[in-house]
Parts: sequence; structure tokens; C-alpha cells
Amino acid sequence: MNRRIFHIDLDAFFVSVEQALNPNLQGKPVVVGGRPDRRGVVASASYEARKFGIRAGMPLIKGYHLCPQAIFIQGNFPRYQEASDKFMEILSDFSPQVEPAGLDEAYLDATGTENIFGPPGKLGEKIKERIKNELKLTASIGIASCKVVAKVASDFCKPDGLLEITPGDERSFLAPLPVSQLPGVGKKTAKALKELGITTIGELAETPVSLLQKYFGAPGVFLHNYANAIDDREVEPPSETKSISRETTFAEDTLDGSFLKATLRYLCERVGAELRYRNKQARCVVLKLRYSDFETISRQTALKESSDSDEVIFTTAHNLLNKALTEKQKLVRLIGIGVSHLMDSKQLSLLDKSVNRRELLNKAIDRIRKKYGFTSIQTGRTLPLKEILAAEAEDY
Ligand code: DCP
Ligand code: CA
Repeated sequence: MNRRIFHIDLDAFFVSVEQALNPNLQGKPVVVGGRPDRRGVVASASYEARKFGIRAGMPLIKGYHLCPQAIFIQGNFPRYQEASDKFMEILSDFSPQVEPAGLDEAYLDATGTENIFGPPGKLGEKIKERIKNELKLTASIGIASCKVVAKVASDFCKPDGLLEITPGDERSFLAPLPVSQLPGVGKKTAKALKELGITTIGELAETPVSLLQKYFGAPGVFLHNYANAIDDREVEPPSETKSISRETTFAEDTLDGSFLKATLRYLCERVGAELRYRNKQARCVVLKLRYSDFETISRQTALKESSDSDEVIFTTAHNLLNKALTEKQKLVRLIGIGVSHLMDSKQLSLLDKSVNRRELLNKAIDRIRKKYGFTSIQTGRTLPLKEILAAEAEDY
């Protein structure tokens, strides 16, 4: 039976999230990455900015020279994480077989779902519609009988596209495209292929596998197979989570105890929310610190009882932080918190008298955050944290 595999990729992801939140940015050349007078690279460029030649990975200053009127903004990683979580949640409503392949892209296997969602093209439209309505973002979707062709198809129809490759048409779809469109073919491989006289995927498909193996070793076989639309990789949902962590790098190194404490509180709340979302409890809390000289330490404590409470995680982490700060008086560049040794939560029973108010409060906060976004609620102790949102932009 022919599989129906979707590759769904959000368009100009970081920039589009910013544009969705700030209508003044819509329809304009926008670059996420930071101010052009600072060192750094373009993380994401709006399609309007791409018209000027601005591309991801390019130094910001070069982007500025190409298009001085572009709007350059700092990234805000928590926002993108939040959008990514919601994106994955939408996908999981359509199939249990969803494999995230980055923050803004995923594979979904919809084989055999016709009787529920209709033909694949219709399902693709439904997915795009929900992303548009709920996230105010556009996605491009490729549908094919294998992962590699689905991915090339979603790239091909960007932005805001939907392209289904009918079974049997895979090779003829790939053939005229440049080899650089094939996943796994970077600049170096493209150059080496060019020296062999191979510029299109069709020419690559026709090249004897033995020759490709001779030049590229084992990866040569993949090149041959992918070019011929041979790819039996399954869509694999991520395996069970073993640990959950959140970290942030500061815009400026710091030794300010109350700022570190508030940051830690914020990160612990994020980890706690993720634990509860996954219905897990943790037995171990790990603090990570990176100093200005890049020395990195981690300190951990096992909990007496497993927990998913912000309060317990924070108290434990705070003790670890205090110890670490007395051990070393060095400026801190990054702080992170993780939990591990996870187990499934017991079902929260409302009849259980031991359920304390704090747990109910955490659940209520999670519900509101799920609806309105993580930053819609700040607990009193994280309020001094305005700067952290800017600082987290350095995380990627
Ligand atoms: N990203 C980054 N640095 C890069 C490339 C990407 O930080 N060098 C981040 C920002 C992007 C996100 O990852 O928004 C997704 O990467 P994509 O390659 O999918 O790029 P976009 O989503 O921005 O654009 P496209 O519409 O081409 O998918
Ligand atoms: Ca993308």
C-alpha cells in the first residue's frame, strides 16, 4: 500500500511569529537575529526581505547592506518554543504518527486516514487552516509516498503551499530539480557532483550507484536512493522523554543573586509546566551554570519523593544555586535547570484529600497558559524578569 507522508514546514518561522504578534511588521522586510550593528547572523528573514537577497545564516551586517530599510529585531526564543508546541499539538490531532524534525517542521503519516479526514489534499488543507486560524502562521505541506519526496515537495511549494505528488510521479517530480534541493546535499556535495557533471536530481538518479559510492562512500548510496525516490524511513514519534530542561544565556554576564534567583524561578516554572503537560513526575533536579570563561558545571539532587511541583523544583534548584555561588565567585553567562528520572504521574483525583492547593493552582495556571501562552501569567517571583525575554534570544 502506498504511504501518504506529509512534511509540514512553517514559513519564515521566527519572523512570522513576530509578524503575527505585531501587525506593524506584516508585509515588510523583517529580519530576526538582532541589531545589524551587533555581530551575529540572520536567523530568519521574511519573504519580503528575501527579495533583497537576505538569507538565514548570513551576517546581519551583510543583510543590512543588502536592505538597509529592513526591520531588524532580536529573537524571542520562548515565543517560538510556544508556537512550536502548539504547532505540534495541532498535528497530533490528525495522526498519532507525528515526528518533529525541528521547531517548525514535522513529518506526519496519514496512511489510511481517508475515511476520517478525506483524501490527503483535503487533510493538508485542514491542517493549514488550523495553523492559520490558531497560530496566524502559514505552513507549506508536501505529501508523497516517502519522507524525502514529501520534504522536497514542501520546500518546492513555499510559501503557503500544498503539493501532493501522486504515487508513481515521484521520480519525474524530482528529476528537473537542482541537486541542492535534495536533503543531504550541501554546498560541498553539490560542488563535487558538479565536477562529475551532475547538476540535476534526474542526472544523479541515472548515475550508477557504484560510481557514487566510489566518490562519496556509504552516503553515495543514500544519494542514489533519494534521487530515485527510494526511502523507506518510517515516521517515528519521539521516544519517551527521559529528561526535561530549560536554560537561558544572559545578554550580559551577571552575579546579581536576585536576578539569578528570579531567572531560575522562571525556568523552574517552565520545566514544571512541561512535566505536568507530559503527566510526569521527576526524581532528580539538575542545575547547570556556565561562567563567563565558559567553564560549565552541573550540580544535582535526588528528591525524596517524585514531584511535578514548581515549588519543589525551585526550592531544590535554589539550594543548588546558593551552594554553587558560594563555591565560585565568577560571572554567570548561562543558567539552566533540568529534571530527570521521570515517571508517570498518578492520576490527579479530586477525591484525594492529599491534593494540595499548590497542585491545583499549578494546574489552573497551566490551563490558562495553554490557552493564552506561557507568558500570559507571571508569578510574583518572576515579574522582575523583563530582561530575560531579550536575553533568551541568545539561546539559538
Ligand atoms: N534558524 C536559525 N538559524 C539558521 C536557520 C534557521 O536560527 N541559520 C531558525 C529560524 C527559522 C527556523 O530556524 O525561522 C526554521 O528554519 P527554516 O530553515 O525552516 O527557515 P524559515 O522557517 O525561517 O523559512 P522557510 O520559509 O524557508 O522555511
Ligand atoms: Ca520553516
